[in-house]
Parts: sequence; C-alpha cells; structure tokens
Amino acid sequence: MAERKIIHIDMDAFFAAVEQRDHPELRGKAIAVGYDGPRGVVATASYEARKYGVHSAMSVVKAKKLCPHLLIIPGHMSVYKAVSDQIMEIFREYTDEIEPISIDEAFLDVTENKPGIPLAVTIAKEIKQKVRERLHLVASAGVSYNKFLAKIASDYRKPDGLCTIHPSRALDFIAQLPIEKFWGVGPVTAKKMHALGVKNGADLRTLTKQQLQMYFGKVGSVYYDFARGIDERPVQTFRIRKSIGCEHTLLEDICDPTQVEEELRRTVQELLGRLQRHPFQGYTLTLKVKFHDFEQITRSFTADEVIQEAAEIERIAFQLLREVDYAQHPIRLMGLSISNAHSIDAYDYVPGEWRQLTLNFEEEAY
Ligand code: TTP
Ligand code: MG
Repeated sequence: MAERKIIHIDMDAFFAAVEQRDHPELRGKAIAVGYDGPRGVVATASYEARKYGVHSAMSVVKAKKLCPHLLIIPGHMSVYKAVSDQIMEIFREYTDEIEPISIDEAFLDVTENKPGIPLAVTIAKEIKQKVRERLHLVASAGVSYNKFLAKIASDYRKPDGLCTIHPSRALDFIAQLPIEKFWGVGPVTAKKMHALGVKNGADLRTLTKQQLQMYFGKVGSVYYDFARGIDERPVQTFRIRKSIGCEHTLLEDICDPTQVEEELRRTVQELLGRLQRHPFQGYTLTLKVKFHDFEQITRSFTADEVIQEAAEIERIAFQLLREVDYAQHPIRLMGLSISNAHSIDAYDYVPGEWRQLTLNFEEEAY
C-alpha cells in the first residue's frame, strides 16, 4: 500500500483562546476557563497562566494559589461547539476523511485530497492560516504517515506548531521520545515502564513483543508497533459508540444514605434520558464513584440480556451501590454507564459527530 499522508490538528488552549478572542480585555492575561467556586475545576488555561503551572483538571483553588492574579472565566460550550463546526468546514475543503477525536482535535487523511495538493505539509500550513484568518484562533498541526506520529508531531512544537515527521526520520525521532509522550501511556503505565528501565523509544525497542504483552496485556503489542513507527489504524470517519453514560460532581460531598440514594435515582433518570436520545443496547451496567479524597472506584454487573428497562437499571444500580462503602468515605462524584454492546447492529453510529468529552465544568453539577 502506498504511504499515507495523515495530519493531526489540535487547537491551542482552545476554550481560553476563544474567550480571549471574544473578550479583548482578556488578551495577554492569565485566564482559566472554569467555574469560579470552592469546588470549581480548570477546563483549560491560557498559555499566560500555564507559565505558573496552571493546567486542565486542576482545582480552581489550587490554580489561584499558583497564580494569584488568575482570572476565572465561565465557559460557553455552545460557542466552542459552533467554532468546532467552523473548523470542520475548513477541513472539508481538503478532505472528507476526517476523524474528530475531541471538540478541538481531529485526524485528516489527505493521501487523496480535493484540491490535489501533493505535499501534506502544504495543506497543514493552509489550514493553520485559514483558522487564523477566518476564526482568529491558533492551531497546531502534525504531519506524518500514520496517526500515532501525526499526533505526537502536533504536540511537539505547541503552541502554533507545525511539525512533520518524515518516514526516513521516524525511527530516530521515536528513539529519543520520552515514554510519557507515547500515545496511550498515562502516569500509571509510565511508572511501570520506568520500573522496567524504559525511559524512551529506544529503550522500548529493546523489549520483545512477548515481554510487552506479558507486562501490559493486549496493548503491549501496540507499544511494540509504536516503537517501530508502525500504526495501521485508519482515519475513521465515523465512530462506533462503545458505551453511554453520565456523571456528575456533586455540589457537596455526601455520605448520608438517603441523600446518596436520591442522587443515584437522579443519575438513573439521566442515564435513561440519554438512552432515549441515543439508542444503545449493552449488557453491562457500571457505577462509578469518586470519593472526597479523589479515590475512584467502579462496580459493574453484566446481565444475560441487554440492560434497558428503567426498573431493571434502577434495581442493578442499587445492587451495585451496596458494594460501595461510603459511610466513612463521602462521595464527591457519581456516574452510571452501560457498555458491552450486544452486536454491531446495536451500535450507535455517529457520523461526523465530535466524540463526547468528559468536561470538568462544575456548573454541570446539580
Ligand atoms: P486540549 O486540546 O487537551 O487542551 P487545550 O486545547 O486547551 O490546550 P492545548 O494547547 O494544550 O491543546 O482540550 C481541548 C479543550 O477541551 C480545552 O480547551 C478545554 C476542554 N477540556 C476540558 O474541559 N477538560 C479537560 O480536562 C481537558 C484536557 C480539556
Ligand atoms: Mg487543544
């Protein structure tokens, strides 16, 4: 197969950049988008604020300690969604092979493209320029021959980055890449890798596929391929829904059984609402609970039949709650989801729709 040309685009400080664009008095200032309250969380921070160590998912209280003059700006989700659609329109001038992976991020396969431009980097430049001219925002772009490398490339020179990883340079690039930067390597995996003496791509390449599978299970073979610059995953223009769910950070931590049960009933109702809007059939119901100290647990139950009736969902949810010891351990967040779809026909295809983000807006709490 001929070599593919893949571009990954990721907007810089997306929510914060939109706020600074729409409110000129915020430009050049340290701002964080989020809910300004004792339990507020930073959704994202402007680059001016990041210099102080402020970042996504940090509590607003901590962010203000790090950066006392930080301005906390409430988010405007409908504006971000509209901008996201405008960015998609720009992409479509080049290709319909677009895989959105969050509200501000997408892969494009431009091997074949509408204007017939031979170099992918030309397209990446043009997209960045159109985003700047039409939307007055800044995007970073990565160009390579697969998704793994294109994503790493867009992150490499952020903000306002443009980085190409040529096939002939890929192995050297990966060799020096810190293991934390590999796709799918979070803090837990990174720690495990370090314990195995793996600090970068070159170290990773010394392990055999069998070793990696032994240490990391199925995903071990993915790391094996990544270390060698191999990632055959296509740019998927639609997503297959794998689960449906909802979760909420509560306004205050709760451990009183009546309150907890009331909250669970409310969560069940919300899940039912979502199921009505996005029909999905799955066998497994999962209850997720985050405690006041941020410790998080999940409890799941898999039934013989798909779980879809209201009474059944409520019954299983309460059965799962009995496995949660919250008496001495107040609950901060509660969520329910259904997964384990029963057949390909039951999947909810979402053509061109942005994948659902877990947003850390406390304003979404009840
Ligand atoms: P990101 O692309 O991860 O972050 P970013 O665009 O703000 O910054 P960067 O320049 O590093 O790309 O996420 C896109 C948007 O999604 C972000 O602006 C806000 C939202 N978001 C949350 O609400 N919560 C989160 O935990 C994260 C990571 C992002
Ligand atoms: Mg971004």
